[in-house]
Amino acid sequence: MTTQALDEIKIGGLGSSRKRVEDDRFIRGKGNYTDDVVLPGMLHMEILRSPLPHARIKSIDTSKAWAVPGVHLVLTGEMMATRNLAWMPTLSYDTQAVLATDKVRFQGQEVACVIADDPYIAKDACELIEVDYEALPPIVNPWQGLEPDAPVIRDDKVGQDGNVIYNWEVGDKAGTDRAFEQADLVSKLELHYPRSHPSPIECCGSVADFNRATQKLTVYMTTQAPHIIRAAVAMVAELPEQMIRIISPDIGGGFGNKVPVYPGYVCSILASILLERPVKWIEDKTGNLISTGFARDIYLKGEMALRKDGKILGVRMHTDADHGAFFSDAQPSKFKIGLMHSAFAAYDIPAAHLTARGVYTNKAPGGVAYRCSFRVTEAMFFQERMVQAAAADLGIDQAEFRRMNFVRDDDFPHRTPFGFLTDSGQYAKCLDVGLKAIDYENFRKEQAEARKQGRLLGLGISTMTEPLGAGNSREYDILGIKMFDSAELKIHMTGKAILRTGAKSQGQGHETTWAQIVAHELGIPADDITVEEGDTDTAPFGMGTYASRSTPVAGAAVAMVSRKIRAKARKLAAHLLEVSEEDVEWELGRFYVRSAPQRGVSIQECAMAAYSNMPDGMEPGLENTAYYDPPNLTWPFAVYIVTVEVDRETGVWDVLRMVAVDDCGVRINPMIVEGQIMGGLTEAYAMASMQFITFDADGNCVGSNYMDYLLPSAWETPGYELHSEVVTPCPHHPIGAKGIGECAAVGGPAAFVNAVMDALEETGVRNIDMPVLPDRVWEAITYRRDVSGAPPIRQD
Ligand code: MCN
Ligand code: CUN
Repeated sequence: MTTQALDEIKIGGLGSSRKRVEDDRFIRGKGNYTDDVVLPGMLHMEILRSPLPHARIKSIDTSKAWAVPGVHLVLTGEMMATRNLAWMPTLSYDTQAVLATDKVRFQGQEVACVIADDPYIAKDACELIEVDYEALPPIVNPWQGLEPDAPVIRDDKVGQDGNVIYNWEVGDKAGTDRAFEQADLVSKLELHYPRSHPSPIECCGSVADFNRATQKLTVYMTTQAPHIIRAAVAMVAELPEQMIRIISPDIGGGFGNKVPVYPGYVCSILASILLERPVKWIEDKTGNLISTGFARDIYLKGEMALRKDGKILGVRMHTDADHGAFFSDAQPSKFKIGLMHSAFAAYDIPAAHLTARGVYTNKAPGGVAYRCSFRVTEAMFFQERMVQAAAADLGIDQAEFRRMNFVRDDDFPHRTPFGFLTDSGQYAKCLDVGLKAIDYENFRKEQAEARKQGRLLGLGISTMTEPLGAGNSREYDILGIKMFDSAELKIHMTGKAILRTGAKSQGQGHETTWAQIVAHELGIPADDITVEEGDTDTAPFGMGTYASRSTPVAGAAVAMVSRKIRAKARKLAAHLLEVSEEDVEWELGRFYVRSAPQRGVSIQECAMAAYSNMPDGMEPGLENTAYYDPPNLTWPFAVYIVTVEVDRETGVWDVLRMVAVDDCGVRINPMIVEGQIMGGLTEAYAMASMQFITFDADGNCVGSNYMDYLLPSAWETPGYELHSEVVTPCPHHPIGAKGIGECAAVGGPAAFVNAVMDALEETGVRNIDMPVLPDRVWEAITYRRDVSGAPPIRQD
C-alpha cells in the first residue's frame, strides 16, 4: 500500500478559499426557507398590532372577525391566558406579553391573531377586530421614564413601582476614584448609540404542525438557536421534550434578530395545537422592523483619567439603556448589560468602573446584540470615541496615543480593567499595518494642504477586540442552561461523511467551513462531507449561532470529534498494517508504519475496515460526538482606518478609503472571512451614516419601513482594502481560530465617526451622534456645536 500524504489546500482543508457549497442552491433560487415550507391542510396566521404605544385595553370584540368566511380561529390574550400563555419568560429573567391582556405597551405590540385559509383573509379579518383603548401618556426615552410622576409601564409586575429595571455595576470603584485623583487631565465624552435594527432580508416566521395522532409537534422556524427553543417550548407549553422537533431550515440572514422568542412563534404553535392543522406565520417587513428585536438605544457617558505623558490611568463609564417595554435582551442571562464590560480590553488601563441602568419605555422590546457579542458594539464605539477625544485633549497624535496604551504582545495573558482574561494578540503590529496601508504620514500632509484651501479631510482610526465564543460554562449560561456546543461526525464505509453541529448557519457558510475542519483533521476531502444543522431531532444539543460563537465553540467541537475518530482509525490502521498502535504515525489522510513509511493505509481504508475488518473486540462503525466547553473566550483584534472628505456647504461626507486589518487567528476559509468583514463594514457604515429608528413625542415609531430606515445599496457602499497579514492563533482553540462574524460591525462605526470628527477638528466640535447625517454635520460646522446626547425625538 503506497498512499501519500495529501495537499491540504487541494482537499479543501484549512486555509482553502473553497467556494461556499450552500450558494449552489441559494443562487439558483433553490434554498428552502421557512416560507417555502408548505404542508397539507396548512392555515395562515396574521397578527393584529396595537396602533398606540401605551393604552389600557378596555375591551376586545372579535365577533366580526370570527364571522369572516375562511376564518378558523381568533386568538386573544384572554384565550392565551386560559393556557397560561398570555405571558412568557424572556432570556433576561423578565416577562413579555404574548398577546396583550391588560395594556398595550408599545406601538406594534401583538394584540390578537387570526388564523384563516389564506393570509389575505386573515389580514382582512384582523382589521375587523374592535379594540377599545384608553390612551395613556407614552414614555419615549429613559429620562421621561425616570421622572417621579412618570406612569409605571410595567404595572403588571408586583413590586415594580417605577420604570427602572436594574442598576448594575462592575469594576473597581475605589481604584478608579484613586486614578482620577492622580490624573493630570480628565477627558469627558457623552454620546447616544441610536436604536437600530438587524433587518435581515428574510423576516421572522414559523410553521407549526401539531399531529394529534402522534402527539408530535414539529415547528419550522427562523431561529438561530433551535435547541434552546425546544427547551423553552417544553417548559413553557409543558409538552414532553421528545415530542417537540424544531427545524431551522435555510435562514435568510439573522444578525441577532432571530435569537429571541417572539409572540408569533408561540401563537402559531398554540393555534396548531388547537386546530390540529399546520399554521404558518410569516411576518411582514413593518412587523419585523416595528416589533422584533431592535439593537442598541443606549446613552453612554464617561471620563478618562490621563497623565500628561499620555498614559491612561483609569476610566469611568455610565450607561442608560432604553430597553423598551419588556427586558428581553438575548444575552447570557446574568449579565444585565451584556458584555459591555469588555470595553478597553485592548488597552493597558489599571482601573475602570462601569455603572449601568436599564429603563422601561413604550417601545418595542429587544436589545438584541445586532452583529455583536452582547453590547460589545456599544462598548467598542464608546472606547474608540473616548480614546480619540482623550488624544485630542492631550494634543497627542491619535495613532501614537493608541500605541502607547495598547496591551503589549508579551503582556499576555492580560487581565482587562473589568476582569476578563485576554490571551493573545499583536495590537501594535495591526496598527502599523493599517497606518502603512493608508499612508498615514502622507495623508496628514495632504490634509494640512487641503485645509489651506478650505477643504475638510479627516482620518479616523478604530480598534476593537471582541470576546467571542460564549462561553465557558463556568461563567456563561442562558436561563441556567450552561453554554457549550457540540458536533457529531459519522464516517460512512466508503470514507464519505456527515457532520452535524448544535450551531445554525444563517448565511455564514458553516456547510463549507465545518467540512474544511474535518478535512484538516482527517484528510477526507471537504467535498466528501455533508454538513447539516438546525434539526433538533438529528443534530446534537447546542446553544446555537450568535455572538460569533460557532467557530470558537462548535468549530472546536468539530475538530475534537474528528480527533476522536482519528484515534479509533489509528487502531484500525494498526490492525490493517499488522503493527502495534505505537508504531503508527499520522500524516494528512494517512497512517503509516514509522519504521517503513512507504507502508500505509488511507483514512478511507480505515473507514471501510470499521465496517468490514475490525480487530477482535472492537465496536464496529466509525462515528462519534464531542461536546466542547471552551476554557476561555477567543479575542480577535482589528484596526479599521477611514479617510473622508466633508463638504462644508452641505455637510455631506464621502469615504475616500477604508483599510481593515483583522486578526482572527487561523482563518479556516479566507474568502468567507473576507466576506464576513465586508458585510460587517457595510453594516457599520450604515449605522454610522444613515440608520436609526426614532419615535415622535407621541410614541409613534419612525423607521418601520425602508423609506425611513435606510439600507446602503452597492452605490453608497465604500470600497474596502482588507489586510490579513497579522495572524495570532488562539492559544486554547484546537485549530487556533478566533471568531470573526461580527468584528467589522463592532469596530467599524467609530472609524467612520472619528474620521468625520477629525475633519471637523478646526471647529472645536467634539461629538456628532450617529447617524452622522449631513444636516447634523452642517449644524456642527455652522454653529460650532456638538450634536449629541439629543434624545431621538422628532417633533415634526
Ligand atoms: N471563519 C473562518 N475562520 C475563522 C473564523 C471564522 O473561516 N478564524 C468562518 C466560519 O467558519 C464561518 C464564518 O467565518 O463560516 C463566521 O464564523 P464565526 O465568526 O464563528 O461566526 P458564526 O458562524 O457564529 O456567525 C455568527 C455571526 C453573527 S453573531 C452575526 S450577528 C452575523 C455574522 O455571523 N450574522 C450573519 N455574519 C453573518 N453573515 C451572514 N451572511 N448572515 C448573517 O445573518
Ligand atoms: Cu450578536 S447578533 Mo449575532 O449574535 O446573531
